[in-house]
Amino acid sequence: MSFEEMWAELLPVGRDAATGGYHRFAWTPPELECRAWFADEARRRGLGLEHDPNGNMVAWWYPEDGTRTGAVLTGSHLDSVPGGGAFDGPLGIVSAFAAVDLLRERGVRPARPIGIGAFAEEEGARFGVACLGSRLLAGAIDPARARGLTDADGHTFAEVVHNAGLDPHAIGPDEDLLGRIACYVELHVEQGRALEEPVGVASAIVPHGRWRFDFAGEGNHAGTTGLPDRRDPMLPFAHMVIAAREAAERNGTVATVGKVRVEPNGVNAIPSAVTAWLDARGPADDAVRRTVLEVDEAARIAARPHRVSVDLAEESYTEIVDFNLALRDRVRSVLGGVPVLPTGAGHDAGVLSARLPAAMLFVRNPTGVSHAPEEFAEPADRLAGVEALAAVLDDLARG
Ligand code: HGY
Ligand code: MN
Ligand code: MN
Repeated sequence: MSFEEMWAELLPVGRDAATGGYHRFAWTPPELECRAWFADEARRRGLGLEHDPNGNMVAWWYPEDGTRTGAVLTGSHLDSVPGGGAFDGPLGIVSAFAAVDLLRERGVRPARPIGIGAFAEEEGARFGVACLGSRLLAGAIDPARARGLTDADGHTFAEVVHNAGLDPHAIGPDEDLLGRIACYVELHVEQGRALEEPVGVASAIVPHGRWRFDFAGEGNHAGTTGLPDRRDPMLPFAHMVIAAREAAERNGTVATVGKVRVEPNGVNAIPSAVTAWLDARGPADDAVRRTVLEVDEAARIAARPHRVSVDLAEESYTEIVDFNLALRDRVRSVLGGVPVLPTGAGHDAGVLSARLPAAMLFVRNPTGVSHAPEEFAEPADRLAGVEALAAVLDDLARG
């Protein structure tokens, strides 16, 4: 099964025919179909399929002598953001299977296990915490908090993983699996315009986080309620959106309000409550923290005259990730000195780098667009990514 044949198999799964965007939320039918595809590809190659307690999967190519430790793990994620692109996540997984095929065709016999990982809920699109699967694996989130996370329909993570056949009380760090992995190298589509060559290597992931703003007012009739009698949470919310842009400009960061929930969300009803999420990222922790503080302050000032309350909760935060220098330089030397660049996007590699040496390969995206249907990588660059990943795996999996 060639790269393009695998790609063609996955392409239609969870794709919105009208927009071309993907809706592959963790443990929903399209993502379950992607998981089944992953297991089929592993079986097709005689790879050992491992499930950790958190819904993460690893397809293993073991050495002939049965070695199980010192593994080189690659892979990425299968889930998407709402209306996401085809490449964010799946490119790393399809490229990994294609790289294993290439090494086998060349008669390579790895001295170390090579694993292809598929991490659960990397986008946090269903339960709100990004990289939830790798955070649980790495011990970077309290399993009790994870169990209680809920999706838009009120289903808890515990219920959903239970229905998927997992034990919700077994979620959490898998020290045995982590102990068998020597390093992790994730291939990912580049999500900006910085890469002008087919393949690059990541230097860092900038600090980034997600915050939830809850505005509580008083629901009422849109037609019979005079302006002085209103406690409309939509107004301080509107200020918060503008304040986010202005704070980002002041602090040299980026801030996005991309998701909002209005209760009861009726055309002729003054909302009783508005919940909005802020995504803020930037080159330094203090700039990101200042951005959030300034948005919070602006929201509270705007809420006061409308007798609306404002609650702020940090849902996830990731400090700067500087990838392991030795591994980065080794990967770069294998690839012959490709560009090194930071990213503003979070990744499982960033989470795992707290527990083991991790590196990332980026594949050029000529559109520079991501988390949208226009996300793209040219066929020639996809294959350049496979060649690069194969060379890196071959190098790292030697004795
Ligand atoms: O949101 C991110 O940075 C990543 O795509 N999960
Ligand atoms: Mn993403
Ligand atoms: Mn991704």
